[in-house]
Amino acid sequence: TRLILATRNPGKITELRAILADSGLGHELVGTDAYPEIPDVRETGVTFAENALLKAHALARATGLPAVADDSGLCVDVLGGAPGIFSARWSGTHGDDTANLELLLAQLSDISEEHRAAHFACAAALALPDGTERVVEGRLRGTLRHVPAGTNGFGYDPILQPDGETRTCAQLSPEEKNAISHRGKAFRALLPVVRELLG
Ligand code: ITT
Ligand code: NA
Repeated sequence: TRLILATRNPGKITELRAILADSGLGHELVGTDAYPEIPDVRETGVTFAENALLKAHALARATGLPAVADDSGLCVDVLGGAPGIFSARWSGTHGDDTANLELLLAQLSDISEEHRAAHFACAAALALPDGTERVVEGRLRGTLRHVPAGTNGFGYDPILQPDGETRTCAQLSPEEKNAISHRGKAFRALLPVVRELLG
């Protein structure tokens, strides 16, 4: 049977397929794009967990199939946690990774090394058509570079250097990023729950 990945973000889909590939789940993983007739859910939550649950429930309800969703973003200490849940549309254009990253860099241009701490956060949610829900979170802490580096990954990866790393997330291989990332942690924590509820 199918397990819906309730996302239209191609970077997330690639990572989720890799993270869930070794899970031993017998489910076929399909993205939201397999259901073009289902409208996008409005992300009205005020936390990553609320938005992840909104996305998962919307897809599970509409398809009658179990759905997992990811809501994630970059939280910058000196900005009080912004862009946070607004990370995908920080520049005003949803999903314009380059514009979002450049605006953030401009906002941080006067901020020195020791005040550039930030973390990626990911809420991973599972929803079943009967309304059953679970949600877990993962984080990746690091420091924001002044100049982007690397071409792997997506979003803010070229400016986040994980603690203990000399490279940005965009300079890590996909395997290296998934091993330490907010998304890797969250979905690996969700897996036992998925196995328990889906069998
Ligand atoms: P869906 O709602 O369809 O899943 P989205 O891109 O709108 O796609 P979010 O609302 O969760 O998803 O926004 C996530 C944004 O946070 C994403 O667009 C990136 O800008 C940023 N982000 C999340 N995870 C990231 C990662 O691993 N590396 C870099 N940036 C990331
Ligand atoms: Na969001």
